[in-house]
This record gives sequence, C-alpha cells and structure tokens, in this order.
Amino acid sequence: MTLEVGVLGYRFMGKAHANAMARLPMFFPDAPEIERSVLVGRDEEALADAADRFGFESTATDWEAVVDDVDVFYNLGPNHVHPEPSIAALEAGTPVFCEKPLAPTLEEAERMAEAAREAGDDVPAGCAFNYRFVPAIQYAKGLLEDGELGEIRHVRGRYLQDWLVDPDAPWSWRLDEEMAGSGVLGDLGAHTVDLVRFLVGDDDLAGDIERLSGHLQTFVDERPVEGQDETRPVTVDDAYSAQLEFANGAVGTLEASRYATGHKNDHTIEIHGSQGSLRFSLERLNELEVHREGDRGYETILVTDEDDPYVDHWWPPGHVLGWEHTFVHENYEFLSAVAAGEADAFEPSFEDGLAAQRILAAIQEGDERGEWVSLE
Ligand code: 4PW
Repeated sequence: MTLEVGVLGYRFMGKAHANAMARLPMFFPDAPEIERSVLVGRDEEALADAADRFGFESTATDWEAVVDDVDVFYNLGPNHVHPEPSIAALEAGTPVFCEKPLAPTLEEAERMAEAAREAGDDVPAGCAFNYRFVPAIQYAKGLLEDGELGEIRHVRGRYLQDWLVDPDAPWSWRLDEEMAGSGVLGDLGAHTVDLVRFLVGDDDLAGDIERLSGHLQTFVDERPVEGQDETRPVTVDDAYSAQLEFANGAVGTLEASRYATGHKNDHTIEIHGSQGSLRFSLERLNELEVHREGDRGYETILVTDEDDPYVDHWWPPGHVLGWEHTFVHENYEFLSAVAAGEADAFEPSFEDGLAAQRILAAIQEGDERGEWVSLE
C-alpha cells in the first residue's frame, strides 16, 4: 500500500523533509512506499512553486481538509501552528510527525501528548528531533548502553549559532513569544535537552533530570522588519544557560546562543564517566571523540564504517554523511512505524517531545523565580 503524505510547511523544514522523502526509495529500498501527496500553506503562489520543486502532487490552503484525508500528516510549520492541526489529525486517527519543539507552551504540549495517547497504539506520533539520527550519536548511545563510560558524572551540552550578532538582522517569527513560545531555549535548547535524555536518560546511566536552575537573556530588544520602515519587539530569549542535577547525582550544564561569534551550527555534547569520556560536535558530525581509562587523551573515531548505524545505506567507508542525512534516517524510521501500525516503534514520540518541554518550562521558571526548580 502506498502511504499518502500530507505536509504542512514548505520553507526550511518542508524542504529538509521533502528531500528526505525523495531519497528514501533510492537509499532505503525497504522503506514503505509513499506519495508526496499534498503540500499545505497559505501563500498560494509560493506554495505552488514549492510543491513543484519538492515533488508534491497537489496543494491546499486549508489544513482541516487535509488531516483526515491523508495516511500521514507532517506538521513542519512555525511552532504556534503545531498544536491544533496535529491534534485534529490524531483525532482523525492520522499518524503525525511534528517538528520540534513540540509546542510553544507546556500546556499545548500536554494537549498534544494527550491526543497522541488517545489516538491509540497503532497511530505513531513522532517529534522530529533529527539529531538522534546522526550515526555518531547512535554509536555514542551504544557505548553508553554497554557501560563503557562507567558511572556518569558530568554532562555538558551547548548549541551555538551567530545569525543574530548584527543588531540590524531582520525580525522573524522565531523572535516572537506568541509564535515561537521561547527563543533560543525552544529552538536550540530543545535539541540539546532531547539528546541528553536520549544519551544518558536511562536509569542505569544518569537517569532523569531532578532539579535545575535557568537563566535567560535578551540582548537586542527590537529588530527591523524586512522591506518595511518599522521595527518589531523581540519578546523571547537570545541566550540561555542551565545547571542540571540528575537522579544518579551527575551534574550538567547547558547553554545556547544565537550571538556566539564564530559558530554557525555548533551543537556539542560532552559526557564524562568514571571509566571514560566522549565528545561530539555537529560541526564534525562524522566523528566521535572517545577517551577510555588509561588513554592519554581522546581517540577520534570516524563513524563512517559499513557496520556503523545507517551508514551501509549510503556510501563506502569514509565517504562522509551530512546534516540532511539525519532527516532521511528519521523519515525512514517514522514511516516504517506508520506502515507497521505501531506507535511504540518510533522514538522520539510526542511523550519525548512533552518530556523535553517540561525541562524547557522549568528552565524558564528557574529564570523567573531566580531559584532552582524541582522536576519531581
Ligand atoms: O532546529 C534547528 C533550527 O530551528 C536546527 O537544527 C538548526 O537551528 C538549524 O536551524 C535552526
């Protein structure tokens, strides 16, 4: 059976997922057969152009007419558009793949997760945290699960970009609380929080984050609107940092910024255990640095061998993968879960999206109260 896919959103994420869907039959021949059926958006002209370039059969300006009509619904719009269409699709029994952060607010994320629970065991609801699907990250997870780092003591995550350094860089929806929910915290911090949960969240590693502190900062309060003679206020954070305490007593620090001069898309995770350490940077995503007891430093492992996660689907060893491949991997896994009719077969789920959102909300609360916040 061919799965008809409806996609809301045709900009950055629309293009990333459409590219992934187009690659699937060539590189993942066992992926379910799909049709890029309908692309949904508001601006008819831009939509028609995108549908043509991305290989969609048709377009629609009304998501309500689509969510019930397709076999799978992708929600790739701005954050404020995540809740209602996703909930409506799940109520119609349509599997949903939604971009991160799951929702602008915790309350909306809770409603979305509830809709996913009610949709039942055969309706997957996935949250598109694509960095789980970097081969080096999955390799790191394997090392951690095998206990190779010993008892986890330190977790450090940072996500650095620099596209707002110029105070005259234009205003966008990502800088508006109503539309985005939060700034760098939800946009970049959500990824780091999800990776931390994915890598060390198991009870026999660091476990849950039990309490945390948070600090948010906005550096530029208003920005020019592109093509218009006006400015709009920036109502979200430009940078955040947080301290974490895990169930096993491990400590963590997180931070992100869009003002980190010299860093374009640097998502770095470092973990220290009693028997070793590892570090990963998205700027060198084919590598994992590992230190083991007795080593005099870190060994750089190239995660490009045929037996490394997902690599056998692509090129011979050493013929490196990039950012776009993470989308192919997550689409493969998500669509396979849809074809199997098994909600449990795909993680990160809406529950994972909600768990990340609880941590983001606690960081915000910590900033507002100026105190540590308990997550228990
Ligand atoms: O989700 C994130 C985006 O909103 C991405 O992974 C990188 O940062 C690229 O764009 C933004």
